[in-house]
Amino acid sequence: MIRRSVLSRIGGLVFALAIAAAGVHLEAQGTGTIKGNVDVSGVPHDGDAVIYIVKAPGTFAPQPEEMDQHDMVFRPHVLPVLVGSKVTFLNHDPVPHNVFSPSYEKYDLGTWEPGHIRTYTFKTCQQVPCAYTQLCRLHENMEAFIVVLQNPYFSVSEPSGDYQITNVPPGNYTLAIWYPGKQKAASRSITVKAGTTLTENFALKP
Ligand SMILES: [Cu+2]
Repeated sequence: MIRRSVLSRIGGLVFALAIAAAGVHLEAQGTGTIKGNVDVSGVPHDGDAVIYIVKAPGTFAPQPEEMDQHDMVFRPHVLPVLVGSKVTFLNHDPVPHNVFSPSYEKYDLGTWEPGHIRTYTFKTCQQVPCAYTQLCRLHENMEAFIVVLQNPYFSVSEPSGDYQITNVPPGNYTLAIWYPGKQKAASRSITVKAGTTLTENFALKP
């Protein structure tokens, strides 16, 4: 009898969890998805394009982000962040690295040994996108980009060119694209509806 009661409670718990999961799912149904493909002319892959909503209503909490230096390259090559976010710069190589940026207010985080970190907070972006070039004084081939944006509705294209932005609140927006090379594409007006997926493809040309 006691065992049966415990089983019944476990059953109730599983049921409650199922309801909770369904609740989360219903919440996500109040939003829309933007997806598509980016084609960049003249390059071997279509990755590293940042597709983003220029401005969304409300304020958004900055998120901590990381940029690593490993195998003598910055990882990721392109890192979009929300304005106000603190980026931690890591070093997983057996040699020292440096980080500096000649963009906007400019900064130089110095040179540091493997296993140590430096941080920088991107507070000052007035007009998105603010693209900060990241360079290393010790290795002139190293280059990366931190792209400061107003809201979290952004995505970086995969090498295939595919991208997806999920959980976008319904509304009318400007969808734009930033790329580290000279190739560009015009921004466009979009309408996101709850429970639907919008397909927006971009062809980037010099
Ligand atoms: Cu370096």
